[in-house]
Amino acid sequence: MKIARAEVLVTSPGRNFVTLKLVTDEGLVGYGDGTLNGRELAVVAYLEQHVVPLLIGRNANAIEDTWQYLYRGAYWRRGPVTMAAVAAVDVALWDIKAKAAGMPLYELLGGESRRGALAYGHASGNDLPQLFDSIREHLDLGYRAVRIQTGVPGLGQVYGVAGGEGGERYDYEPARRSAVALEEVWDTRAYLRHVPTVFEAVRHEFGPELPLLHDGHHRMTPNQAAALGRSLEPYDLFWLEDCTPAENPEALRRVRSQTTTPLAIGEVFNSVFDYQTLVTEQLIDYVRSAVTHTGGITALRKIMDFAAIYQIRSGFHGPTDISPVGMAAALHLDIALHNFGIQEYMRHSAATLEVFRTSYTFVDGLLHPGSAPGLGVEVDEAAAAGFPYRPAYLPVNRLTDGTVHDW
Ligand code: EZ4
Ligand code: CO
Repeated sequence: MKIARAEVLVTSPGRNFVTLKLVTDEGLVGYGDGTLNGRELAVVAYLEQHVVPLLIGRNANAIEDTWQYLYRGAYWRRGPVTMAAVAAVDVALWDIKAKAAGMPLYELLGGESRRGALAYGHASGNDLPQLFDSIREHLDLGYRAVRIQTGVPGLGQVYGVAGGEGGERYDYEPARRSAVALEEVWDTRAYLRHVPTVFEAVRHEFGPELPLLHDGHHRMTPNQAAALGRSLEPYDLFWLEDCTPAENPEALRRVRSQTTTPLAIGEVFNSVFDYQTLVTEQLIDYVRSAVTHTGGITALRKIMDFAAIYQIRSGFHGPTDISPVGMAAALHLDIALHNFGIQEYMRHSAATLEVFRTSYTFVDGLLHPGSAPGLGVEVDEAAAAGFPYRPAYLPVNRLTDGTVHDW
């Protein structure tokens, strides 16, 4: 079976998505997600200009060989644009292989290791009453684990907290529509003073059982992260995510030696090499990578098998800026992996789900990819065409003195 056609679909039902569609000479169709929030068109160019011409006529069954061909053959390895493009091809080929086998993809990855994947949602609020309402909404939806983000006294709108401006409400991780990125003001000391009081209040209100997570968005120094990890120990977090900037794995040594709060990192990683120090020195507890940003199922499976030797589990990135195709790919891996930990699940908008028809389910806090052959996602191209690309960017953080900051 050969790859006969390849097409890059760009659509923006609420937010921008890049989808690769592969069609074989036997008429099988596979989809892969190549969405890179705020840099979508770079992946489109990489695919259209440099990858699609290499794919036509290739053996559609040879997934590992195609992965190595695109990764090693390019000479320029790794990087988010390259690896999102490789991921799109890889996932589309797995979709095709599973459809050819007439099985849901997880069967080809070893079959079900569990009944469903424990999901966590994003509760947030500018103050405690808003946050408590948001937690209750998530519990009512069936979530059994929640991420907690709040506003910080003295600061305005902060990233990770649902909010609104000029009457227009936006979601937790906004990527707001505009030609240039909007800016937010950040103050790490104010944040560090505030966060432990929030977790104390949440534990007091909701009790000791509910798994609670928190995302630090790479904003702390190793010392600040160590101090936060320690101060959160009484509240028994499921994890503290992205406490320090992810480029420097050695920073986690300092944090790790000072606190037992579990650590998760990796949503901006794109290769197993990013995890080498973190895994072999057991500096983290959870791998935050996404199938879409790490070179696909082929690559993330290898990262997780490597991590398993060190008792490290998965906690894959699942924001709404990864398309339902990327979400489904993660779910097939979640169900099959032995060292699954938790899956982030923010729920796509109605407009997104009109374009991407999914067969995954969310019941009693557990996600399941469903039993349709392949990934179980179909793309309605007519609906997709009704939502043309519009630029949208994540906010940029500045400190109170105007310096551009990590986030
Ligand atoms: O900032 O997906 O844990 N989740 C997150 C997300 C990311 C966005 C970036 O595109 O941190 O909200
Ligand atoms: Co995050």
